[in-house]
Amino acid sequence: MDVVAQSNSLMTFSEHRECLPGEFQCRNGQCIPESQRCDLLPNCYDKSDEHDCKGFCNPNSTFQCYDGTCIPRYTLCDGHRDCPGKYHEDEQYGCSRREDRDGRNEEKKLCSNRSRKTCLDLYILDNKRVSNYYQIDPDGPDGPIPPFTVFCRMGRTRDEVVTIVHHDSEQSIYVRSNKDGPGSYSRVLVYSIGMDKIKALTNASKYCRQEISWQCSGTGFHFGSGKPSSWWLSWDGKPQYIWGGTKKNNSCGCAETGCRNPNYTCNCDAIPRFEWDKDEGYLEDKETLPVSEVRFGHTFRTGQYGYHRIGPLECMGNAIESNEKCTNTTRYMKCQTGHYVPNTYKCRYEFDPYGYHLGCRDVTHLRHCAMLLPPVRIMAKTYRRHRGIASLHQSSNASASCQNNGKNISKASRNSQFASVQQCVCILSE
Ligand SMILES: [Ca+2]
Ligand SMILES: [Ca+2]
Repeated sequence: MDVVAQSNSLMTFSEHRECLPGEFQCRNGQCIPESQRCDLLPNCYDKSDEHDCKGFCNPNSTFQCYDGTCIPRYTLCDGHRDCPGKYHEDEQYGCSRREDRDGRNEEKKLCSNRSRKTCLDLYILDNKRVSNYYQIDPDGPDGPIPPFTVFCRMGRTRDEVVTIVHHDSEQSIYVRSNKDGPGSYSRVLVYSIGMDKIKALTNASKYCRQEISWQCSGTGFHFGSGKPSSWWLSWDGKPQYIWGGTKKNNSCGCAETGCRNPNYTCNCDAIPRFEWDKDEGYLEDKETLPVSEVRFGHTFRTGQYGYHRIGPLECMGNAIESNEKCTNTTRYMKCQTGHYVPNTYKCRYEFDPYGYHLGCRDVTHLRHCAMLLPPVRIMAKTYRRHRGIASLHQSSNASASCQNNGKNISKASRNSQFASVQQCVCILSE
């Protein structure tokens, strides 16, 4: 005979007897273990074991909030405020969950394996806050460039962290040539590291700059004249007709702010002999940086001379903002709340017996999912035959199929009639 038994229809079956010590008598007369009283899971068919529980929370499986509300014990310290009121006492003490400890350790380990491409990585991943010489590896462990040392200027915020490469010509250098003509003076800059390493750094950085200054008397640039007097050479030796403080070719910074003579694009182009002015500012095109050489012309005749000063190469930011988190890749994922849950919860839509989402309480684990996975396990109920009367018994290790005294049940499906407790309709075959 096939019997269709549904859990909520079973509440009409009940036992009436004296309850033993250690048992609780439901309103319908049924006896259940005292330990099932006020544990948030209905055990009496009439659910009376979960009535009038405020202030009498089951200490084994629940936690009592200040106002007497019972919440499942495992919702302590899960990053979600469950207790009503303003203290959120469920999130206040003893908050050191094993998964969070393990997750944090794993994150730390994965972070330590990641390459430090710039000083910013050292700031973010290693909490380096002291300006000093450090080793970086801008093209990563798989790139051809081995790690090398640079100076890191650590700031108060990540925006202020600067990777610095020095060269041998940063001081103010007097320029006088023993012959006339364009570019007759030359100075080649020697950097503390090779150009291949510097380019690996500029490639790995978001933004690089280098300050360049020409203090001049009677000699300028004349970039737009077709016959420039002075220029600088890019990292790969190409002449550049632009000076610091502007992004416009054939000009100096004063072209943006107002030059000494508005008919010229550089202050030095309009300076008579024996008078002083200067053009200075930052070069900001990381494709042409760093400056490999400077050339100055027309510093031969009386009253024509100058001083050049070229700052170190300064790089900021990371070219590729690393979206790669140090976690989410192995055993744990990190919830928005900062808590860790096993990776198996990712995109899995499943509730626990208390009706709470399994995984992150803030459902981070359900974000950015192409589709949601069904529950791994369906809360199954086992129907036991007990003295001829069916009694509902909650299976302790819920499985996807209902069982009846060893007999397999032909069909198991979920019934969401009660939001808080998952039900299982079993079609029993006898
Ligand atoms: Ca109960
Ligand atoms: Ca909580």
